[in-house]
Formats: sequence, structure tokens, C-alpha cells
Amino acid sequence: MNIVAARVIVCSPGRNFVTLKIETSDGLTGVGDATLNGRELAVAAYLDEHVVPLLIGRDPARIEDTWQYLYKGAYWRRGPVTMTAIAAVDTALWDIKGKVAGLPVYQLLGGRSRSGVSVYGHANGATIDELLSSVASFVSRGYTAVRVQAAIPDISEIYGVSTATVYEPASAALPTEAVWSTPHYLAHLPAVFERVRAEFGPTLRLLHDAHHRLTPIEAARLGKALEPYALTWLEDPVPAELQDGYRLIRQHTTTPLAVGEVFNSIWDCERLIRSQLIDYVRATVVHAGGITHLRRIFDLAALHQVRTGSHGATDLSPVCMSAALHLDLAIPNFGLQEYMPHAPETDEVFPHGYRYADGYLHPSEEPGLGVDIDEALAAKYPYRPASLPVNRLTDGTLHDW
Ligand code: CS2
Ligand code: MG
Repeated sequence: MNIVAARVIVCSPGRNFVTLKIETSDGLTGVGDATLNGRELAVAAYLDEHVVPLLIGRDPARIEDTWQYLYKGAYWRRGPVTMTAIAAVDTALWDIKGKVAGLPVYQLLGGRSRSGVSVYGHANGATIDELLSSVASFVSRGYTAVRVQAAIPDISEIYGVSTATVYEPASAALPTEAVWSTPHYLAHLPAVFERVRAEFGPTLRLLHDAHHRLTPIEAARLGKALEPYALTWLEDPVPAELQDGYRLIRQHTTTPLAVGEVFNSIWDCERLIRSQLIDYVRATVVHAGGITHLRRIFDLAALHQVRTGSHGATDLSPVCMSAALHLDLAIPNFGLQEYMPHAPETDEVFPHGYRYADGYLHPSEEPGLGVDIDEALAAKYPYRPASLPVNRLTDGTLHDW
């Protein structure tokens, strides 16, 4: 059996997605997510121009060799575009391998290590009352973990707070600009968690995403201020490339730290993991080189008591979610899986077998990943330029969004 075709499908059912579909001489197909929010066409071009020609004729069973061929063979290494492209190939080949074996991919990764994949949802609100009812709606649906993002007085637009049923920050062709104020954020957030913890008691797992916007000492201050509310994690407290910044935060607070949705290789996090500067690593299949490489990151994390908490926003397609769930089910150090349900039109274009029940996602039991792309339907949703927003401080300084 060999690879006879590989198609890069760019579509926009609810939001932009890039999908790689690989076909074999035996008529089998496999899919991989290649979506990089705001930079989708860069990955599509990398795949079309520099990867697909290398795949034709290759043995699809040689997943590791293909991974090394695409990683080392490029000479230029790492980076979100390259690693997302490699991830898409890797994921599609694992899908094919599962189909050849007649097994769901988690069986090829060591089998089930847990009954299901515990997920967290995104609660938010423009007012504290709206926020509390948003948290309550997740609890009523069986969630045991909820991320809390609150509106901040005097900050008009803030990441993670929206009335939209499906949150899509990459809405405009060019980046929209919002004004950010760290003093207002730090002054307001602890009181939000005091209210949420008082309302929902001590065992509901609460998380918060600082979204890269603080300096290490500001993050240390926030971590300390949140300690009475026993968060499961404070996410992306500082820009992720500042690995030593986590050392300073660690010196000041016991609030657990999570980072990694922007990581694309083990080299982005090996010091953070080895020095136990973080508690959860959030890297995911689509941006960290696929199942093959993400498994390596998770195995390094397991050696250092670091658990997983993979990214699962709506800008990662159901193909990525399907692959993530197979890995989440099998690894020993699973922590939590982020779960933002996609728009209905997204689910129609990407039929999948994973299902939510009582706080858990359960991957498909079909051979492979249990997901596909309906190419005819995808063609009805053409790509549209969309960029993520940026923040500026009140004096106009460009700041992390
Ligand atoms: C966020 C993401 O879900 C999260 O934790 O950090 O939604 C992030 O804003 C988007 O994936 C960016 O495309
Ligand atoms: Mg995040």
C-alpha cells in the first residue's frame, strides 16, 4: 500500500479550517487538522507546495519515518506553520493505521487508561450574575471543571467574554484592537473568584486563562490573590516563550500553572517540565507535531508529575479533537481536556463519533480516529480572511491579546 493522493481542503463552516486528507492505493483515507487561527493559508501553502509532493508514493504505515523525514528533511525546524503541517500528516497516518488494524487509535496507543476524558467548559459573563448563571449551566450539564472568564470594569472588550453562542475572536479580516488595563484586571478578578467559589463550593474545579497578558511579578501577585479559591490552574499567566518567568511565579504562589497551547515542539517546554515550573502542559495535536510528537511531550511530562490539559478551542477542528481524545484516553498523566463545542455547520462538515456525557468526552470506537470531512459540503463554505484581535494599553502600546 502507498499514498496515491493528498488534498488540502480549506473551508469555513462557522470559521476557517484547513484539513489534509490522504488517500492510499488500497482506497483508505485519513484526515489531519492543519488549522492555525489567523494564519490558515500559510499552512495550506506549506502543505500544498512543500509536503504533499513528498508524500506521494510513500508507505503510509511508516508514521515515525515520515515524521522524521518532514521534520529533519525541512532543515529549518519547528515553528507553528511547519509543526502544524507535520501534525496534519501525522494525524492522517494514524487515522489510516487504525483503519488498517481495524481498531480505534487509542488501542494502538496502549489502550484505555480511564473510563472517559474529563472536560472543562467556558463560563463567562458581562456581569457577575451572568457569570454565575453561566457556571451553573455547565454544572447542570454535568461538568466538574469550568473555566471562568469575567468582564472587567472599564475594559470594554476582553478575551473570553462574549454573548455569542459560539465564541469566535477571529472575526474581522484585519485585527480589531481592544484596550487593555492590567491594574483594572488585577483589581477585579479575585473578587470574581470569591463569588464563584462561595456560590459553587470547594470541589468544582475552577480554571482561569490570563491569556499571556501579565508580567511574571503581576502573575505572581494574581496567583497569590487567587490561592484562597483553589484554582485547578491559572493558564498562560505570562507570554509562553518566557520560560524563566515561570520560575519567578513559582517562587510566590502555589496556584497551579498551565501553559502550552502555543507550543509546537518539546523544545518549547522541556525546561518548564523538567524544572517542574508548570503543573499542566496544554500542547495539542494540531499545533505540536501530531500524535507522534505530542506523545513524546506527554511522556516527558509524566516523568515530572506534570499532567496534560490540551487546548480544545473552536479554532481546532473536530479532526484535532477526535485525535486528542484518543491520546487523552490512553496516556497515564491525563489532566483535563478543553472542550468548546463547535458551530452546527462545523459539525456537519466534520462528521465525528466523539460524544459528550456527564462531564466526559468519549472518543469514537470506530477504526481510526472516527472523524471525516464532507468535501462536497465543505466546498459550500469558502475561506474568508480572518485575524485575531490585538490589545493596546491606554497609552497605545501594543500588548498581548
Ligand atoms: C484560548 C484559545 O481556549 C483557550 O484557552 O487561549 O481560545 C485561544 O484564544 C485561541 O485558540 C486563539 O486562536
Ligand atoms: Mg488559553
